[in-house]
Amino acid sequence: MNNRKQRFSFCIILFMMAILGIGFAANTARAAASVEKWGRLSVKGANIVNQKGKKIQLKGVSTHGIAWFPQYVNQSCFKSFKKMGVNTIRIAFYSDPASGYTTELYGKIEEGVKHATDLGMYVILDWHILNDGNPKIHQKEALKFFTRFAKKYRKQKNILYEICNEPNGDVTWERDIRPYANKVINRIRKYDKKNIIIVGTPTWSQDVDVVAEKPLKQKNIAYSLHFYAATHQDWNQDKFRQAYRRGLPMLVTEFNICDASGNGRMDKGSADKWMKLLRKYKIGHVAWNISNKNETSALIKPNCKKTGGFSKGNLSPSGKWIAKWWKK
Ligand code: IDC
Repeated sequence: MNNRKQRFSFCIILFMMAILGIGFAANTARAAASVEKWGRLSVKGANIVNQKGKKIQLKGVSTHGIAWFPQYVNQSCFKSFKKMGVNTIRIAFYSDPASGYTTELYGKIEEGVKHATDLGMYVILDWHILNDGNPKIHQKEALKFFTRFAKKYRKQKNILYEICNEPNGDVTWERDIRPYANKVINRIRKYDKKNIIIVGTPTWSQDVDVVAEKPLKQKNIAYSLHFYAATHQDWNQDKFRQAYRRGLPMLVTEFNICDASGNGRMDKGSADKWMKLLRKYKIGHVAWNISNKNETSALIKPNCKKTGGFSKGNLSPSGKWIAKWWKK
């Protein structure tokens, strides 16, 4: 009798351990879902595809400038976005010293890549030109930056390099961006032969139609298209359609539903059109920005002081609106 009881308890314990084990395995599998499932991405025609050649749609969030908001570069923060359906983290590293550029932040970038990698997420390393509108201004620093990180991450499947956020001002594709891109791409390819490289387009990454007339020759290159829905409307969507028709691979590495200042009113009507268009063509999108700054484009509410473990309730109105699209 006693023996029977003991055997029974032993079975119960085994059963509980099995349940725990399955739960744990499921959890870790879920935690690594996107990179594990899709593998290394590449460009095919006008789309980004997974390791099996199937079109996929990246859904991402971008940090704010990491010099200003380094506190959000942590695993708990990235994990909470992952739980909401995000599979990509963009790390925005401003290239202009007035916006915080310093090589001392390399460690922070590496930290961010590690957290995203541990979570099975893709990471975009963003060389964030903005006030320095011509990428040639800091070309030397860009070459150093991409040499370092292409050497370091060449074997990782989850890396994308974005080599010039938003060219603007007196800058043209032919004279400035194209020669810069050729130099930086050749440098990255010395080390990393495969991961996707994203190239910024003229006029704050809007003129994809111009680039589509004479794209670069290298493989696995995509081009950025940015939109802030209250400013960039139908005319910008026409540029997208024209470029897509010509076969230009694009990724929306930055967008929000407010105006181009990153603040101001939300235009949900325009944003809805954009999101439907991107879904239709399977074009990935990355929302600007992970911070609680008092501006419309900040995804976290200004009064939320946490730096991780976010739930939907911690999101700002723009964040909440965008989060619906991470689940679709
Ligand atoms: C904005 C930030 C804002 C910051 C400003 C200057 O939201 O807090 O003060 O940059 O650095 C972009 C840029 C991106 C901008 C964003 C909103 O890539 O850096 O961030 N935006 O203006 N292009 C279009 C809009």
